Amino acid sequence: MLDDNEKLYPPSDAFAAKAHADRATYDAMYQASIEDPEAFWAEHGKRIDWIKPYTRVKDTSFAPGNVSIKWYEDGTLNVAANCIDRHLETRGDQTAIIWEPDSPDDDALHITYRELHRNVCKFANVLKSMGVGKGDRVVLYMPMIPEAAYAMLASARIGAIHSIVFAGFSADALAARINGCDAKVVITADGAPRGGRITNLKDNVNKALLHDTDDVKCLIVRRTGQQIAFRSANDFWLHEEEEKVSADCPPEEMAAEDPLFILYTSGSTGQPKGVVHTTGGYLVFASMTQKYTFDYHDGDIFWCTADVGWVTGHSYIVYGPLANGATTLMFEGVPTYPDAGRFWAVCDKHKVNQFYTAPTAIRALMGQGNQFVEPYDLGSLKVLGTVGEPINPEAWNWYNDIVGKGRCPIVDTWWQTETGGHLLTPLPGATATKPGSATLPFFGVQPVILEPTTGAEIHETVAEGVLCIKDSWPAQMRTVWGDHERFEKTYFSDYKNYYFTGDGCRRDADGYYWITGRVDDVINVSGHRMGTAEVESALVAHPKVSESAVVGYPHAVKGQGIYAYVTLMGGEEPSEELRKELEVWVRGEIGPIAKPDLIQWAPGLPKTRSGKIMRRILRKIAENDYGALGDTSTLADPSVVDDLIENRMNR
Ligand code: 6R9
Repeated sequence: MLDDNEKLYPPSDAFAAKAHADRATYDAMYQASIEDPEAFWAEHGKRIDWIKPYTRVKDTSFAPGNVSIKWYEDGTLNVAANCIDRHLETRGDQTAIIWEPDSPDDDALHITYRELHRNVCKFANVLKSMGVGKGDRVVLYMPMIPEAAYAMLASARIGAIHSIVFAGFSADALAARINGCDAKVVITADGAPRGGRITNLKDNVNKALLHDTDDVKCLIVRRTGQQIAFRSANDFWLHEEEEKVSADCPPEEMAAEDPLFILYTSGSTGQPKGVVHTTGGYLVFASMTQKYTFDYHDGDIFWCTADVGWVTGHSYIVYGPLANGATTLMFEGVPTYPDAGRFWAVCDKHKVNQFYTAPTAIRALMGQGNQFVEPYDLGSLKVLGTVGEPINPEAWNWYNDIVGKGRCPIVDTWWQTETGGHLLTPLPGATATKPGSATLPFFGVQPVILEPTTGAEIHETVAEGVLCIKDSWPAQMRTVWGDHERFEKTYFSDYKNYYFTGDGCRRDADGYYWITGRVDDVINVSGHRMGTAEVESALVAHPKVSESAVVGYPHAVKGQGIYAYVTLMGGEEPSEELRKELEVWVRGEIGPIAKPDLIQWAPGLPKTRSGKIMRRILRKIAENDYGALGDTSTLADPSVVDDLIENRMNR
């Protein structure tokens, strides 16, 4: 194994000199943030505008049975006012959002802060006219169009709680999330163009709402102009409703701990959970990380390629950048349409300064060859970022050399839906990077590595184990929607008095953190989190399937692929048609991102005598590493393993 220290990429002196934080500043601020979190966050809480200033800063407990997280509790504010209104005087005519459509032949939009204000106020008044008020839930099922940002900010403006469902999820998954938070209104579009193809979003909403007995209303943005099926009196066109409302909508005064949004994410067991983020601490942390991690300066053009359906889109397309008065780019399309040069074409066209994407996209584009990068002028780029999964050094080096031309610091940001913003990340003017390491903690973050079985904290610098966080940070999730017990159980029960991330981690001699991947039954497919249990329950819902076990396996582009072992009902015969049928079935149950890459017919699954599926073994076989199966003596029927090895799909 390479010595980690051999591959240090320090920031240049010139970059460090102009950065918000050089190494000395980072060290001093980090130290201050850990020694006196109250004082540190009291000071940095002022980066956003408060209606009523807070007097209390931090009131948090990870204690078993009493997990409670509150920041800036007695302060009041409005997130939309922070993201829009407060900029009007100084930068009303500055572009807030650059929108780049799916097709490069269509015109991009430049929406100023003043226009954003008007659009969001109108949108907010439409929501009000549909009966939405403070605390009500609104589900968004949207393409990547400016109206998605308007809808988020309009909800925030009137104190409603939004829950965005990724537009790639199926009608069933959408229905579960609409019901899960008891939404009053679903906001969608007629269709979503992506990569030259159109998804009929409204059709999916109609299917999802068939499951519903009450009157969930639907607000529709006209994007494609295609024919759509209206449902009686509960469907409304945004453009028609906007004609009936004023452009004046005063922001609602919200308590710091009022929920801002719910975002469903996969866990290791059962149904996805509704991660709840609140108003004050979230905005402080999202905006502060956007500024420091990307070294964002006034006038820079910032592009995060995520979808607003994921937390990365929430914090780094909308809330973080707009709270900072930034120009944020929103891209409707995909990296490979019309060809694998699209990202670089857009960087060149809009003179992007900070570019933030996922390793899976980098790997896919790397595989297409440098000729897709070379035609474009990428001289505007200053900082490159990655998120979502570990980045392999080969992809890191390609990103660094071919995209960044060796000039741009790379920030490998480790964080989660639950953390609201970056927890481990280099700061581009401060941290010497190492390909594949998320390096060091952000201000106020205290990572620890625990011995997985005993839960003892490993104090030596060099350590390997599970990653936990010792104390709260302002954007920490507050609860699972409607199920605080599940919140405590998932994150605070395996290791008492710590927040458990679910990730394995190694710390090297320089104190740098290296994420080694999930230690639970969550897999990471193209940077998307998926519970293996969700895919399993989709499979067993098929009438011909009796049992299934799903594991991840290494995939060159996706990071991990989905490997499903399927046992059929008695009398059913495996066939290629059935394989296809199951693939289509899972797409329908969850969405295209959950489609198994490999399905192996399993006459039996390896189980302990108590009936527990031994996933360790299934993982090894899926990895084609069946020589290292370890102890199989506790299996009820060891012979099933031989069959699985013989018929393995990944060789
Ligand atoms: C923001 C986001 C969270 C999980 C997380 C970890 C993996 C994210 C990473 C990374 C290695 C990075 N992950 N960033 N692993 N290096 N820089 O992705 O949120 O969808 O909730 O996923 O993704 O396993 O636990 P989310």
